Amino acid sequence: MSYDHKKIDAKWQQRWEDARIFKAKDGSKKKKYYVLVEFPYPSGAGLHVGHPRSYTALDIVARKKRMEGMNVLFPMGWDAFGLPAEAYAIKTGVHPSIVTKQNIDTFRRQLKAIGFSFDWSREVDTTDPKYYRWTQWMFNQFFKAGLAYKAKASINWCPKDKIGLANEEVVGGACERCGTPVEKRDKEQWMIAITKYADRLLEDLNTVDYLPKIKKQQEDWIGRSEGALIKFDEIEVFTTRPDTIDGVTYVVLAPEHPLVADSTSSDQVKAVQKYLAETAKKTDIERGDDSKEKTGVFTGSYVKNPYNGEDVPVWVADYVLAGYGTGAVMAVPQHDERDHAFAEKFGLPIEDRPLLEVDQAIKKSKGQKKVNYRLRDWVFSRQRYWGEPIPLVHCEKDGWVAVPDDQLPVELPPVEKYEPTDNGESPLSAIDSFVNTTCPSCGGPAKRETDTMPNWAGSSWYFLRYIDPKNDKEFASKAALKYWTPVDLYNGGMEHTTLHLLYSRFWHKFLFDQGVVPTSEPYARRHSHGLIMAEDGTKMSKSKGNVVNPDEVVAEFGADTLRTYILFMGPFEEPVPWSTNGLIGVRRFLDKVERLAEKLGDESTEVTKALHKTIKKVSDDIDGFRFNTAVSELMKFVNVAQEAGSMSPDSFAMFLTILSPFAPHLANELAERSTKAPIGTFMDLQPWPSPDPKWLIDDEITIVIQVNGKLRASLNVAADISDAELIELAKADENVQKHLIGEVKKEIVVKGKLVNFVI
Ligand code: ANZ
Repeated sequence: MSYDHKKIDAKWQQRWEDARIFKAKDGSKKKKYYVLVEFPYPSGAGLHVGHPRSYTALDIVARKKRMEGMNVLFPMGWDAFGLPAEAYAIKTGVHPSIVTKQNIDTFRRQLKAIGFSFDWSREVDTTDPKYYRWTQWMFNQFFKAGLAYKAKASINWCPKDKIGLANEEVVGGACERCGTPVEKRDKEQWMIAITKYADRLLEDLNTVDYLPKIKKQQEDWIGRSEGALIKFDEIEVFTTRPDTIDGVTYVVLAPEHPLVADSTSSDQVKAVQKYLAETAKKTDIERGDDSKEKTGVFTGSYVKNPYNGEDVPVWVADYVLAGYGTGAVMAVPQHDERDHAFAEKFGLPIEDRPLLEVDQAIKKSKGQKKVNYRLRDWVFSRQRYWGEPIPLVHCEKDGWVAVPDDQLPVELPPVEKYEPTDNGESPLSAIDSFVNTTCPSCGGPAKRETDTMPNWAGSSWYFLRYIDPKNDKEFASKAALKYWTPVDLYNGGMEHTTLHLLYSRFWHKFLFDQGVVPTSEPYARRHSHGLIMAEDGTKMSKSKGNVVNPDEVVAEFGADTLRTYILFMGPFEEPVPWSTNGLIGVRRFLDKVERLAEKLGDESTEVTKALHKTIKKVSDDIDGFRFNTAVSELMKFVNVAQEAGSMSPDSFAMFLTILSPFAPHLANELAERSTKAPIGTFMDLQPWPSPDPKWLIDDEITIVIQVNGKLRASLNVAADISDAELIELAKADENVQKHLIGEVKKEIVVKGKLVNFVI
């Protein structure tokens, strides 16, 4: 290794910090570009190499846009409420805010060591009362608009963490955090009516530029189905196939359906009860697993098919879910696979009836059209300490009342114990001085809500706070919002597509309806990165000891090597294994660049051409998120220049400009050394070069020669060759001659591509 990365990294990081060159300007007349990466949870483990994958990619975009003359906002902050800090507090008694602060300091130091061009003056921390004051304010807007409501919900309950989990926090029937099998529990919870926005969340996907797979996941999660509600006597079913109603041979109730008891005949009571006890132990995920054998029990009763008047038996089976549709289905074994499997197993009839005309079938069955969604309302309560207190009080007389704006934030009080209480309530419920308050409406005695918000609250709007982070009158000023929104480019993990991304789109749409943000979509473009795996292709995990620590890579190879390697390692969207050899290869490339700086002088046309082509390719690749091929173009160019033996100082400076987003420390250093730029000149602020078109034209091109459409030869010819000359050359080719037997009927020339002889 030749260059002293430790010295160079530190030198330029200090210069950037002193000159504040990455500060986004408010009130600028320039065109803005807002680049956003998902802010991290500052865990005790520190930064993981997965984090810089997203950050480096968007740092490159941010740097390029800045060099293209835009006013770029590229901020960073901390999504700092969450269980690990709380778990640590439970174990040690140390307040989560203390641990959080230490972790944030570590993350900040680590990020700075990689040389990201964040505007550090806009840092936000979701656990700062000055921040969560606005999260609470926004919750109150939901509440005042009737979108936050308290309801008894059957929630996923983790018996170990004593916490209610949202559906998306249950993985394979177990708690996402601790792996304990999740139970069902009925609990009063604050809910937010995201389902009211289902249609708009779906339709407005047409107005944004997201990767197709991201749109698809959101569509599936929202799960809009058009169908009908049809009554079989008392039992109402939701079906997407009313046209199959003539072939219904039985009806199924979910085990939790309220009509199960009434439908059960006395001789079937025992069997039904036994079945209900068995299914209560299963999770929705197990129940929805179509690969498992179907189970069910006959209730002993029958209902009438409203279309054809036939009596059909009523069964209870757990492949029907209580929380979807009406919790009851009409079963058509002829057309539905699950119904078919069930009918075969229990010897129920399978009728072969023709399909009906949909509208007629609904009409004759006295049904009604209905649109159904898979999306559920958002369970917004957590019975935990380390979250934003829900800013409501309950008064005997006035019911639930929002804490007035001028009394926000409702700050987290100090507690002695951080665990939920034995009956699963938040530890805040044990603090009398917190709980007992007065009603803002009538002044009488009232009690505070002790539930806190889920992690997803603070992250639903953080990008708005970056816009105006110090404002204490509003979450952000109107002018600043107007200038900076929407986010132009947002990158984050695929695992956040259905949670954070959907929640924040919903949250933003609500704020738009309230007239407090100017756009109805928060993010114009959304991209996603693949995971970085361990060398052996498995997931990096602390327990396996295969986690790569960015600090060590930076110390040994330098920040530029880490940055460039992380993008070179593979297509950005795909998972890729870490490779130390790959890392070393990238460092060698940077060393070569340094050696080039020693050989400036004359330049061959070949080098000039290669440079302009590289500029073009790298520009296009950055815009198209093909960072890996951008790096390989830079590498190819360096090889060409090295073989040529020298290049001109101007060309080298140009090369450094396009290298600088990837390897900003080295690029700045070499520019200073080789071009003798005065101190205070930054590569990072040089205009992004455009390739000179005259150098992009190839002198030689390859032309394919066909006979009757079959490839017979390919020729390297001058780019400006005439058609006649080309045909002559083609005919002279030995292999072509062999096949040119008989009369040539037609000679087809496609400029720059091919010649076809038709015989
Ligand atoms: C009769 C039928 C015939 C159906 C057929 C499908 C095919 P999506 O598209 O996902 O909305 N269904 C309704 N509620 C259900 C529940 N709670 N649990 C499990 N299955 C349920 O699916 C709607 C279809 O899924 C409905 O249409 C219903 O079966 C079933 F050839 O009705 B169908």
